[in-house]
Amino acid sequence: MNELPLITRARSHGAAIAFRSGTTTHTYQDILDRSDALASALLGEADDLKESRVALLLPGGFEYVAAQWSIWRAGGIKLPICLSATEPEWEYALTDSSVSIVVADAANAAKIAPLCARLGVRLVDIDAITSAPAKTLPQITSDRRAMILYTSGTTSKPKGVVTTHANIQAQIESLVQAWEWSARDRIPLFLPMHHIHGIINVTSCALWSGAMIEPFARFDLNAILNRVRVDAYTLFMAVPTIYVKLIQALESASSEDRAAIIGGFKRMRLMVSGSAALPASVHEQWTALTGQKLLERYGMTEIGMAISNLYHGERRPGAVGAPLPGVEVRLKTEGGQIITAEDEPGEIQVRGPGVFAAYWNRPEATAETFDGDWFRTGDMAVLERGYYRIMGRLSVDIIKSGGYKLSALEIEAALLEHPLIDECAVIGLPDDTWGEAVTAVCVFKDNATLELKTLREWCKDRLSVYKVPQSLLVVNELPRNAMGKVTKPAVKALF
Ligand code: MCA
Ligand code: AMP
Repeated sequence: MNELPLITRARSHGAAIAFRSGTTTHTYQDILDRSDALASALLGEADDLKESRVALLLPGGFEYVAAQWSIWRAGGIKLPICLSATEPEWEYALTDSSVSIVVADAANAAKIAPLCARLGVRLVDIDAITSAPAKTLPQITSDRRAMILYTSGTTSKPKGVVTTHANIQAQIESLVQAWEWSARDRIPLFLPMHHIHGIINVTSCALWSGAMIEPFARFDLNAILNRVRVDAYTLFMAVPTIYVKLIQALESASSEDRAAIIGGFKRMRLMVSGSAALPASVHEQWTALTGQKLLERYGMTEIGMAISNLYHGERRPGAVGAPLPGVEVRLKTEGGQIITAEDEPGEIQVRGPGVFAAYWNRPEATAETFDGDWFRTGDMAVLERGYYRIMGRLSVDIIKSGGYKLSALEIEAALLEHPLIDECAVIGLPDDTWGEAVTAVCVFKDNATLELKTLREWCKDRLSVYKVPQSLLVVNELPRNAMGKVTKPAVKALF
């Protein structure tokens, strides 16, 4: 029988608890049963969704996973969309990938209903589905396409990264092996569920292993710390911004609370940081505070996780470590030379079974991003004493803020729709909490003026909250090179 290994493994975990929220629990069998019913409802009269795109608008947790598995078991491609995105951002994702069904809970269904009606997309409110006649589900082979995640890049609009079931399985197995996941693990889930970090590193690895997940609707610092102090978790995975926020919270806690919470962190078997550079100072502060050495790793939507510090071995502040199991990594100079020596910087290129299949409907962009069968990450690194250290990105137009990858070009395109903005350049400036802060440098029309607050308000209908500029510099003209092109390094030098 061609059943996805994730499903077969869930059967073997059967009565184990997969999700816990307060006193509510769901077993692995509950997920299987719920996804069975939802798959039947999605299929309706059809036998197989045949890779139709099904968008998912749900917070992380039991219903999210049941819906995800139902899409996969019915033969569809799952496309999770950002809960806090604006309507134009949702519209872009739904139309770019020709979504035919949106699956949401009642609260989110109400928010996206007008858009679905306008686009003629079927909206399934899963809260209204209590059971569905059980259908025979199609056979799903691992070469089928499983997921599309939108990622910002060097183009204005995000691109859909398509992964197959085999890609996803390879990404999971690599991490389960490297970080020694087991059925005894317990992990909190507070990361957004439209990115690899929440979907693969936390949720899928846990469920592959028979472990338990405690979902939070958002990053609710106090609620999470209350669980940490009672040893609710063995594992913790977060972006650097979250570690900065945790340090701030611990520093301002009473000495009694601080000691109790630190005890919980100290007793975890592993704490991981990734999605953006973890400053060595934060790494060291966290060790000094909790005795835990954070394990930093490096990944990307297109490849899953590629490089990691060692679980048993050195966890070096400022470095991302060595290639993960099943992943090949090489560095290449701008001139196309493969680097064989240490201490010589080059672009990271990655090869392996976890590397994505293609960008949705963009064969040229897909071809451009590969060097033979090696994926070109656009990140620069150097190998030092056996560990890679990330040096930055090749493109100045990519900003990492709060762990989110943002395209400066996308934000510029949105700002240029403002009636008073003549020209603009968006950059990321170093920020202690967010890694980089989105900063807009604008030339206004006819000496007009605009307060940052007003501009931010205007942006909120167009851009997700983390893309909205944090600061604004008004200039008479943007710095340009001899060819008349705006140069971002010169824009950065204005600060
Ligand atoms: C939110 N705020 C910001 C930003 N985001 N301010 C500056 N820069 C930002 N980027 C402001 C809001 O405007 C709001 O302000 C206040 O912070 C609280 O907003 P909220 O959204 O509630 O913030 P939060 O819940 O504290 O979120 C912080 C967060 C979140 C938990 C760090 O950004 C997050 O979940 N990041 C993780 C993203 C992630 O998973 N990335 C992985 C993708 P006010 O209070 O004034 O209204 S990368 C990936 O998957 C690859 C493969 C990998 O390697 O992992
Ligand atoms: P995304 O496209 O959102 O998947 O983000 C992937 C990008 O995040 C990578 O290309 C890197 O630029 C960045 N990234 C992920 N992990 C790290 C890390 N540990 N250190 C520095 N950058 C990272």
